[in-house]
Amino acid sequence: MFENNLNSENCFDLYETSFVPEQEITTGSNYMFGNGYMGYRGTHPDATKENYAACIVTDTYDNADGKWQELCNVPNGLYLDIVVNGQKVSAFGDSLSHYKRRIDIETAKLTNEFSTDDVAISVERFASMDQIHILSMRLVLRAKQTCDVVVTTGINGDVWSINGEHFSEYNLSEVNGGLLMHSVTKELHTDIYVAEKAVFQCGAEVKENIDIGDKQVFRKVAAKLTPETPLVLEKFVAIYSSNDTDNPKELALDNLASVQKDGYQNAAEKHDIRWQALWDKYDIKIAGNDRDQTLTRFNLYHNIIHTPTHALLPIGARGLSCQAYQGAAFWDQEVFNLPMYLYTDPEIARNVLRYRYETLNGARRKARKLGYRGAFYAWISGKTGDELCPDFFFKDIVSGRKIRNHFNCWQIHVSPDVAYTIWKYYEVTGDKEFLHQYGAEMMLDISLFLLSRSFYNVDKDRYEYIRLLGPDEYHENVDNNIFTNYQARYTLQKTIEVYEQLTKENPSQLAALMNKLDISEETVNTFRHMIEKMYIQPINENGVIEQFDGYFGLEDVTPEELATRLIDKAEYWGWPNGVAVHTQVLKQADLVQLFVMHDDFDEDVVKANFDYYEPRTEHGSSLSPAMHSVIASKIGYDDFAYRYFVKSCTVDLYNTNKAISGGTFIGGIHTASCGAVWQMVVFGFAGFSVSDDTLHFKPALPAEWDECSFRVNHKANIVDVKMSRECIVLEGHKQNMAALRIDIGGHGMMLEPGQSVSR
Ligand code: IFM
Repeated sequence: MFENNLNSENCFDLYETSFVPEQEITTGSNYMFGNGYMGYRGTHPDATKENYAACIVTDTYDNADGKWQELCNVPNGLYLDIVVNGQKVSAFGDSLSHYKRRIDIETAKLTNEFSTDDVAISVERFASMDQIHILSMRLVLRAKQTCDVVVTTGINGDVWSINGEHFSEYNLSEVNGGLLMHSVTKELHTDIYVAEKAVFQCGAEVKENIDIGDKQVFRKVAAKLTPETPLVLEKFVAIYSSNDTDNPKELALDNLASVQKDGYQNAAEKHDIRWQALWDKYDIKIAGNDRDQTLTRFNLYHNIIHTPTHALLPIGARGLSCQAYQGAAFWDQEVFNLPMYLYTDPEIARNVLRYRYETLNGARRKARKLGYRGAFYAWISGKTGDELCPDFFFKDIVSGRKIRNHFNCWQIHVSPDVAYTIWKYYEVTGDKEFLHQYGAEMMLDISLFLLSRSFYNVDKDRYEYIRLLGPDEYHENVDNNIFTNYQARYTLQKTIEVYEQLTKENPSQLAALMNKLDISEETVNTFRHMIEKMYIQPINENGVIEQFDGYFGLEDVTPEELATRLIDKAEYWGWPNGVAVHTQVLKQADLVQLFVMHDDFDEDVVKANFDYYEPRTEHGSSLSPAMHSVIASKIGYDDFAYRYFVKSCTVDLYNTNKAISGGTFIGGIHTASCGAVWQMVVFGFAGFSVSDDTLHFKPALPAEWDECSFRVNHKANIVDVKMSRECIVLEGHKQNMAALRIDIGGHGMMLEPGQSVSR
């Protein structure tokens, strides 16, 4: 059914029946499980750091080698090693009689099965969605004939880390029959506790002993197994850090004792119930194409497991799949990960936007450092919101010299992207409490930054943004990138709306805010002036908008032609001397991105620009194909829309993106493209948008599908949507509080609670 060694039993799972060592990094990410608190890579049970085994935990940022902060890969509490008749039996073994690795996407459980002539082994692992600090594992080991078995399991502190060893000490102990490892991070001295408890059941006599090493604490269990006496190991691991609580050790031990008491079966059932509730909200069902159903769910699954919901923390560009991109948020978070939540489960979006509020001071520090007022959100934003992106991110791999990229100081669109999403959140929820308490402050301070960073061109009587980087990262140091200018103007417009709302509804709060941010009436008037005079690039006689000043004058070549000019495949194509810099080749959707976010361009303009920019786009970023799919759907380019849908959905599964660029490891799960699957189906194929409290649909179902259904939420009213090529049916939930205004392809109607409408 799939390429690349992938199969599915029920469109809610993925499995492989042979192991491809060359794909170890990617498959470890693809098969991973997690719960938003931690991500456990889907490597084999006996994987070590050489196999990129990792359990990445939120809020463990630390700088190990002076280079940059990243999340820690904590000691591996699920390590397992099996020896049968003196020989190691490994899931990596090349003489296995049976091998299967399967991630059950529906319940986020990973199963590894592997057999030899002597034994059949099955290992199930999951990160509880019910108790987010808990990892669980169940091993069933059956002997095919009598054999001596030694099972070693425990906590392995010798872990994979991209930028150096994070722990300065390891304290290992045995507590109440369980194992405990306390490690302390080097930079911020964060305490991390990993506690483990295992229970063995076996008809045969079992000998157990504990082995404490330097960075490892293991229990070894030996037994003589017969076919009648399988060995079953059930274990739990609790993980807490001192950033989670003041008493991580006590909580780890208590939490462990309570799940242990409840037992594995109950823990698994409670976890499954949580997942069922998540799928009720987020699932997209596709009839008529099993592959696309599985691809879609795979991407939704990853958007879910990498989203922290337990605290005010970012969604990482590589989520919890590894340490690449430092476990930190980019604009990806607002523009790619959040739309799915905004329209299905806005509380989650609120939580993530609260994270932006909590990190406002980091954004202010960044602005000050660069000489601006207001809030300039980081290109790479971790716990505090301070810029984590170093000045030198890539290197010129031909000369070996470091490249000064300006992602950290010129990519100013991140700030208006945050403001844009705050406003979208308000539009779909009507949550004024959030807007006034948090949104207003962020928007005013972002607008202040936009003012302070702008350049008023006296000769031309217009505001401009010069020396910047738009979404297309191959062109740095450009002036007036349309995406940036447009987003800036939108932000200023919405800031004025909030300001006027507060003037009427809560003048004292507004006064306090203006005072706190040191914004005067005059400054607000300047915001108004900027809205009026912001330079927005014109549409030329061919209907095309120039991406930035001077873009049309650059050499016009195709990405394919450009690829032939590379000296080394892993070269960075962008600034300062990459092959794309002096050409019109784009890294990723830029104007096309703008069209996804703003519905106010005529269809012919959107078409003309898609026609112009699409062939010039290299898709060097995994963010790009999905945006092309959405816009292609909207302009009736169905083949393009579908082709880009598949391309975006398989970025990780078919391993199509660069794992190393300019010498930097950027592998792992591309959470933005995972989140974007929702946009491709709902914004693209279903043509869904919301304006003035009206839910619009303009369906364009791919010819490859029979039916598609999903759920959207507008101001706490839930609508189930089902579309085929012939018709679309919308069903309002009985509990809805109001009738909803609907527009299907230009035909208006009302959807009453408990009723359905169709067309
Ligand atoms: O934010 C993106 C950027 O747009 C392209 N390079 C990778 C970043 C993280 O996904």
